[in-house]
Amino acid sequence: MAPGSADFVVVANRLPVDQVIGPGGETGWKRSPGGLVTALEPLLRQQRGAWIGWPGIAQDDTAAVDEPVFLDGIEMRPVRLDGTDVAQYYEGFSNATLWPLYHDAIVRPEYHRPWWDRYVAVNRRFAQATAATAAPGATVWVQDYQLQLVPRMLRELRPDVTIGFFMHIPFPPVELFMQLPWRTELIEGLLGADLVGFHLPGGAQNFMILARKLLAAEVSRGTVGVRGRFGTVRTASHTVKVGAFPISIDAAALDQAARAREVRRRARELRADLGNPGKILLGVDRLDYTKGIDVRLRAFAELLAEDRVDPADTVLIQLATPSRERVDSYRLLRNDIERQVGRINGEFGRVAHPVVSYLHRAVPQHELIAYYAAADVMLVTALRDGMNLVAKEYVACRGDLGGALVLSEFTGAAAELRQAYLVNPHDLDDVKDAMAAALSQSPEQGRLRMRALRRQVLTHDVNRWARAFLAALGSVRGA
Ligand code: GDG
Repeated sequence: MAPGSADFVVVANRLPVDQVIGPGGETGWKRSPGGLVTALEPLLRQQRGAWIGWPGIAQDDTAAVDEPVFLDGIEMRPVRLDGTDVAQYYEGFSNATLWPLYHDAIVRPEYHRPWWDRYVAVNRRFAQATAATAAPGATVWVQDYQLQLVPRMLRELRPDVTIGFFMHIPFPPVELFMQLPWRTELIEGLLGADLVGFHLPGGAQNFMILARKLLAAEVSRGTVGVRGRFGTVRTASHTVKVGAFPISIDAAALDQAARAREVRRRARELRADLGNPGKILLGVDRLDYTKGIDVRLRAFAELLAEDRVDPADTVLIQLATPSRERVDSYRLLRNDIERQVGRINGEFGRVAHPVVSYLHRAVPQHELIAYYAAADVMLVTALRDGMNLVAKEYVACRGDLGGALVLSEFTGAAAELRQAYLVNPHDLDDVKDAMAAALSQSPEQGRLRMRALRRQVLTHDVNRWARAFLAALGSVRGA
């Protein structure tokens, strides 16, 4: 296959831009900012970079190749998906098989052969687009669970390129992973990379155990550490480096943004709109069953019922971003959460003063920052989460050293944010006690905790994450 001209290629399910079709059929592009783009944009611009991904709309003719679009000096190469691809590769295999399986099977993973076939076909399309974009000897960085077969497919097409893979979600223990009918193929797919990265050492260990068990691969002994302690898996063709790289956020930018006068004004306004309650609790999540939104609502309802929280002086704001709305389990979840919110407000709210203020929509980022600034207690009660960036964003926005973070032990973030009020989300009494403690902490206690949390978040930002991964990837070349 003829190589392309990009020296650094990022491959992700989604492009960092959305394709929008105008009323006259004309194509336009809308930026969809995220942490990953922010971190990688400078690198992509410096080194003739390209980003390969789905532009977010279903299109019929998947054989057609779109002209690459150049946005701010970065080549955007769309991979087309049709309606069946979206239903089977994306909503099906990625989000109703892999997502629940990798998150402790909170919801029962579904195994359907046509979904798998489509996952293979779409991964091949991504690998081919990458092979046609990467310059000789380029560095390619593949992202996340939707594209686990791409490393191997790409290595077969282009043995000259260096391939990194990063998994943004947890990597499950052997006992769970072994359910997958296509378990061997997925491990082989990942082992096409030169470096495979996870948020936590535990994920890296799970992966290495599976490589040994399923492929009889020779695997290094000892533990994988966060600071430069890598594991290795030897395959017939090459040695794969395995490591832990906890992702983060653009902490300095958020810190700065949260200090703006306009944000502080908006935070005061939000509080006033809620009737100036003494305490505001906040949850910010995609509406996903992994996030434990139901857990915090149940804990809140019990605290209200037991008179440990005053409904006249407390409001819980839940921002729930719509997500995967065509997947059945997500539809059911939405009904459950909304029923719970209705019941709590029916029981404890007053007319025009709900105790739970719930939005099912995305808010603009400057508005989100104002919510973080206004919240006395941030609730992150995920049942399982690869990292959870919301926890880190909240901390970055609290330069005033106010606020408290209640954080599930089952998030990747808990490994770093040790001074949060850590909770086991399966233990409702534990969650309630942590919420009550966070609500009643003294300002001095709060400052001590927040200062320690901020030290960690501000010194471990997303740039550091990207540099660490790419440095490790650079060092395998020619090794
Ligand atoms: C996956 C893994 C891992 C949310 N609502 C709004 C909004 N958001 C933004 C948050 C945050 C992002 O979405 C969510 O990131 P999380 O990390 O919390 O969760 P996932 O989407 O599940 O991400 C996760 C991550 O990948 C990175 O590797 O940490 O474990 O599951 O940035 O701020 N942003 C705006 N309006 C909203 O209403 N503007």
